[in-house]
Amino acid sequence: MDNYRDTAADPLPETELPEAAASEAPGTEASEAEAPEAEAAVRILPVAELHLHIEGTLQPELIFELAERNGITLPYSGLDELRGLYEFTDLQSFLDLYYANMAVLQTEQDFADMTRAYLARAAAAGVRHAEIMMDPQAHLSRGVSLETCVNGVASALATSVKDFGISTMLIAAFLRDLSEESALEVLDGLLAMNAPIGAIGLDSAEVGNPPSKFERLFAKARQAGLRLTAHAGEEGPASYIIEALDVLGVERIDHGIRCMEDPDLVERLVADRIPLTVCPLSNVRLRVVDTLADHPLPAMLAAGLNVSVNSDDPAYFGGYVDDNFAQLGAAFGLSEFDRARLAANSIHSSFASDERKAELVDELNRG
Ligand code: ES4
Ligand code: ZN
Repeated sequence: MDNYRDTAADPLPETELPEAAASEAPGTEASEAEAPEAEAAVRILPVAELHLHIEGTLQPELIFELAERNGITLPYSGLDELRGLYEFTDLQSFLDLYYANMAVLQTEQDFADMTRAYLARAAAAGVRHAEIMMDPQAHLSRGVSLETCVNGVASALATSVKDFGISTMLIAAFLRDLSEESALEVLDGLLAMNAPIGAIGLDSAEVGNPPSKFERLFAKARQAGLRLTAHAGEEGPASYIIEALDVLGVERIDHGIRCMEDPDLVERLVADRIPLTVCPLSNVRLRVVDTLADHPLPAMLAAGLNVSVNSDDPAYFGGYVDDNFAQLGAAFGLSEFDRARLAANSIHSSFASDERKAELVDELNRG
């Protein structure tokens, strides 16, 4: 399980491998994995978070706080009962709770508070650029307007560089278990209000909802100048990854881990440097893999795939980007070289400007 370090195919940008100098960022608790004895201070690397659902950052405490503020009675007696529900058997069992908890998001302020809480925690995790998905249809269906949800999140993002040192892009994600007509209508609404989005994505229940269902949506978004990404190959088969690339023309694949079942596809993804935004703790919690030790990330690195580490829905899956790195380190003993490669991949795979990417690569190399 160790030889993957030697076989990684693509060159790492001249990254000086950092001395483990910096101390743990403030507010970072030790990971839940058993701490290896004599855990040396591991440098928190500057990274881009590319796969993050803002609604999946609602921590249980904030759910209760917003419920109280909005006069909503939650169907849980308290934090312990809610936390007890975070045992998922598959993607759908998670989505059921994720959508239910959104009931507490009612006002622009709610969306802004949730987003600021994420940014503060992400900054401590080393995130310097964040591409943040939101699910407008999950709010519209509850009677919360596009203006409320988009403007609320966007208001927090508008000051994220000044307040948290994090540059951002907002991604409107579409629910693949709803119709393409619904998605097209919402995209029209976003374009009509000149929403500050830079990309679209595709999420929610994957199996039975192949990328090809959204061919017109992605064509329209491309025409509007938006960048394109889609979840594929999380629970769904490798063929969905091929469809997302060939039918939707996406630039990036969210998850994509099931590509490992198709060697020809792996070869293509390596050759074309297609970014895969991998979310290890998510895959464990949603039982896409049995344990972290079974995760294909080391094999993906060994194959030369352009993978990054992301948190997906950190409030539900046991951790933010730093926790994902820490637990990967505990499971696989990630080398400094691997960690720096993953950080560099995240920066290069982002939709940030070339100038911003150069700044972040500099910060990474500075050590
Ligand atoms: C999601 Cl982990 C995951 N997969 C698909 N859709 C999602 N929405 C929020 N988290
Ligand atoms: Zn996701």
